[in-house]
Amino acid sequence: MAASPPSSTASGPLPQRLIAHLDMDAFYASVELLRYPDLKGLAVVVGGRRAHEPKTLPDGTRQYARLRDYTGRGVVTTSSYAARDLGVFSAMGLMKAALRAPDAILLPTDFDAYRRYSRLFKAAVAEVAPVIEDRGIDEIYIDLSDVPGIREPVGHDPLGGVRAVAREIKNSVLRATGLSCSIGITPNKLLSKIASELDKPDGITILLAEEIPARIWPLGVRKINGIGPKAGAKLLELGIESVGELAAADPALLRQHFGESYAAWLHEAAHGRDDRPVVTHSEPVSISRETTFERDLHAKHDRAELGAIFTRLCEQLAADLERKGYLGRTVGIKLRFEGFRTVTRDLTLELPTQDAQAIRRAAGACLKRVDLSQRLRLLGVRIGSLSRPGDAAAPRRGSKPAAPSRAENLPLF
Ligand code: DCP
Ligand code: MG
Repeated sequence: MAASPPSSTASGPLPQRLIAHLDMDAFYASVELLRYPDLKGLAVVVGGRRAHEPKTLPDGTRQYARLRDYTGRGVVTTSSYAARDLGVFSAMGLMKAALRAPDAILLPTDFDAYRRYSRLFKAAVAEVAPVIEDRGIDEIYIDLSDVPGIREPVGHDPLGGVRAVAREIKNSVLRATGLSCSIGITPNKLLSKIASELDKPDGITILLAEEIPARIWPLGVRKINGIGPKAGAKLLELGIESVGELAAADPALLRQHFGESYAAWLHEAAHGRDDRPVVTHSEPVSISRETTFERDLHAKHDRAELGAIFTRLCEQLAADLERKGYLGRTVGIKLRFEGFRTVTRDLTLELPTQDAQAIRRAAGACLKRVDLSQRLRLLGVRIGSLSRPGDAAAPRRGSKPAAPSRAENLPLF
């Protein structure tokens, strides 16, 4: 790292690495509020279908769908903070949410808009700090270690430079998108991911290693990214509820219950230690599209309807591939039956493709390998083994060119 002037806090110099985690506030809901500013401050839930599109009346006012009128088995994708105050959160069934917040406004999900805003906010951050790891639609890590000025104190505040850069990033995002975000800045990704949540929405949280006991140890273990519901429940059984209790736990006990490597990681994580770098070029492993049906469908009795949905998913997937500039070789399907049993199948093509018909054919062939006597509640199509058109390996000798995209008799639905 370039030699920087030794700046110091009350208790020592700034850490060598300064890593930020930025997470957009109530992302999908906030994008919708840009379109419908009259909804600001109200309980708003995103997760409806096209039918829930607001209607503009002749006098120019808008009429919104209400949660109380919803029927179906859709789920909340996200909710505004006002809706969260009423106990409505991501992944909750919409009908259950309606019991808690019947007057909440329901809006359809518009992924294209969210993806557009996602690109915009990431580009805005890149103008201030270019070393970015993309972690999904609404969050990124940013390596701020070498951002000019970050280590300069402002007045008596040794963290003045850090605060200034954080504000600059937030302002840049706001100017580009009209949206607010929350940022955590710490010596590593693990702590920053926790820190960005501590002052949501519209927050900046800076946390140094010496503050771990005071600010991280009181938190529940599930705040650590990597401790999921299962590990969390097991730790609870062992009487370990907070990160501090985890830090103090007997390593032998942890090894006994979690195995060598996860136990070692738990110990490190509880002490806020993490040296993973910010990885700037991550390529997606696969791209997928799936849909949950309004009512369970049967392969035979609802063949036409299923066929149309299946084809549309493949077309959307092909469009995703094209937009993102990928070809894929392994086509997979995911089926969920009544009772939540999930089945997947996949098939690897001779050559990578981006073509909806070729994906549809391969997905159809996968489908033939599944017993379809039970009703379906979800259907998904996925493509993996991704490559860029330019860097695709030369076709193997004797292999055929990619199948022409011609409609043909498709198997099953
Ligand atoms: N999302 C989803 N399904 C979930 C959780 C989230 O589709 N189970 C979507 C909707 C969110 C977006 O991902 O808007 C980002 O997820 P976050 O967990 O960051 O949630 P929010 O941005 O909505 O809220 P917060 O302000 O808590 O970050
Ligand atoms: Mg978010």
